Amino acid sequence: MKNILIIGSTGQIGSELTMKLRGIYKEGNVVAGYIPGAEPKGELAESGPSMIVDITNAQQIADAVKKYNVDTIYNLAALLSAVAEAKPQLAWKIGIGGLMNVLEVSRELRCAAFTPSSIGSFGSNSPKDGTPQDTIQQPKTMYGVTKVTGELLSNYYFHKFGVDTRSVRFPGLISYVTPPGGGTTDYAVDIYYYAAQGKKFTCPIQKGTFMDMMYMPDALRAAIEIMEADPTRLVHRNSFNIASMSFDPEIIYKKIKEYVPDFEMTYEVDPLRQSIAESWPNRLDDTCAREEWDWKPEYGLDEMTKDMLAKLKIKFGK
Ligand code: AKB
Repeated sequence: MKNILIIGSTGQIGSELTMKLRGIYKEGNVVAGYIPGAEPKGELAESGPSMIVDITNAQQIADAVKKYNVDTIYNLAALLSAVAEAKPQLAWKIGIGGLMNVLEVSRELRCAAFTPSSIGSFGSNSPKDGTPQDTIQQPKTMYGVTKVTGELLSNYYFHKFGVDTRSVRFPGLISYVTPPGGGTTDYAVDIYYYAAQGKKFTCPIQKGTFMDMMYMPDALRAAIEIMEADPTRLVHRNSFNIASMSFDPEIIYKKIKEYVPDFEMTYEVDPLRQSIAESWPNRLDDTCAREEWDWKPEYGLDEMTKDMLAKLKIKFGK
């Protein structure tokens, strides 16, 4: 990887991944692709090139690849699960129409392509605990449907055309930098924002609902390491289970209380998010990622909680 295009560079993952890649590949170009209305700002705008790249416009993707001699595309454009349920047609247009554009440009202009999948690619009839790498994937949400389709399509482009497609199934991602929007796992980000500001939190997910979660530094490392992995070791490609921690609302609440003793939480369950959460695994088995490209998480719940609260307290001047 030398010249990289990030599609969706101002989103939750993109804003941090772009900066991290710019720090690593200093000699190359890391191009921040964005859509009008979501322009890069501050450090993201100043530290490297940026260009309008709407994933639904194949020509704009091709123009960026040609202009910057791009060899790797990070496709981070997507609607998160709860929003995708409210706008299923748009979720398909971006998730699958957009992915087809990325794959076609990658085929024609010989790029590698990373397109994240998710724990949302599994459904109620997938094994819940220790969900294997290769198992039943029959999600009932549009988000899940686009994720499974994306995995299959990316594998197809690898086998049929030799496009170097790779990806991981992200758990809920937790970060203090750019807030997520419209995810089922977002409560686990919001809870820290409330705790750090001394506010009471109302949790939209029922106690006892376990989901895989990951601190953003581990997620960014996974996205980079899978694209750097030795291809001769990869038995799988799209997409690898990765995992670092699994908890329910009570566990994260109690962990935060260790550092913010007067923090309070009550429940007001959101039926849509709750039904999505219940259809997702409790905990993935990431053995294949560990064996095929040495994946290993660095942050557990305690390390993440300390770091999140410290960073957010600085952010909010507390
Ligand atoms: C969501 O909740 O939609 C995402 C995901 C787990 O894919 N964070």
